[in-house]
Amino acid sequence: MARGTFITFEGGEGCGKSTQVRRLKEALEREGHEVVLTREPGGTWLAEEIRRLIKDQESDAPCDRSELLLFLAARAQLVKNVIRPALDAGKWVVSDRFSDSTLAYQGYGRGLPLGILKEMNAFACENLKPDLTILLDVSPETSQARLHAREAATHTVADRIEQAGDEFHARLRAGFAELAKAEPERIVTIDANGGPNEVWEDVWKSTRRFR
Ligand code: T5A
Repeated sequence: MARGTFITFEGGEGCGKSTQVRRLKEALEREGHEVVLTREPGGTWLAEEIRRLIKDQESDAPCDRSELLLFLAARAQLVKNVIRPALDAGKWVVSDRFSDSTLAYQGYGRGLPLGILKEMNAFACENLKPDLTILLDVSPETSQARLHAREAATHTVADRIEQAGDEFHARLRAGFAELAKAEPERIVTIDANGGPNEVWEDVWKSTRRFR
């Protein structure tokens, strides 16, 4: 059986990934594909527990290195238990974030060394790479406006990483752009400042070569 297709979505805070991930799953299923949706960190019992620990606002914040190791532990479990088996069964896997988030957030954002992060990423996911990565790029203004609107609508507050500050978010946006420049075949950058329908048109087009 042919291996399935692995698509990941990346971007900064409030770029609209989760919205587009859901649309992509529905559209692929309408075309008759079997699709497994995953998110990072999460997607297995262990990884969801790690997500809870990372997002916890009450207790001690993890230091940069433990934050990195927690994300990688979650990823290793997700790849082994969910992503690999689905791809081996010929299914599509669409993931809301994957290893590029570690390079952008922990590397460009927190300042941990990129070379080591790349090796650790490869180790954690047994060298698995996405076939296509859709990078949704938004301006800081769009990101802030969407996060504030969501907070007001859901009565929630920004989490620890969302609150990391303008400079952190500028570094991570520039980091994502660097990653896309280095791998233009795999990483497609989409201007995601427009409305959901406008962004969706570009997302759907970018998957054409795999359908
Ligand atoms: N992280 C993750 C690391 O630091 N390292 C890693 O290795 C990994 C894997 C995960 C956090 O962990 C970090 C990154 C993150 O900070 P999370 O809660 O999963 O935490 O956060 P995000 O991945 O950032 O996901 P969000 O759900 O917060 O944001 P999305 O997916 O970008 O956006 P979405 O679709 O939920 O939309 C946000 C809001 O905007 C609206 C939506 O309705 C929603 O209210 N919206 C739009 N509005 C206007 N126009 C559009 N085009 C819109 N699209 C969405």
